[in-house]
Amino acid sequence: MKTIPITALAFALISSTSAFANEGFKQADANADGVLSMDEVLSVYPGTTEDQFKAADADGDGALNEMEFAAAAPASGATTTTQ
Ligand SMILES: [Ca+2]
Ligand SMILES: [Ca+2]
Repeated sequence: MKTIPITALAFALISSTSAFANEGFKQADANADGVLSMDEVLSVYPGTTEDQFKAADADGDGALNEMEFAAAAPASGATTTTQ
């Protein structure tokens, strides 16, 4: 498998983090308050429903923190970790 260039690029992008989702999280966090509101999630995943948002909001505070987003973000499937 010749995936080295992609891997190297990804590593460069996330060198200080442990998840691909972090990149999407920071892009989505428009007001940089460290959590994603429903509107912010919709900006990156326009198809997100309120039910999906609530399901992802594990602690029920009405916003997704980085862990909640990483666990729920469709694009993070490739880097899902077992915890
Ligand atoms: Ca935010
Ligand atoms: Ca939450």
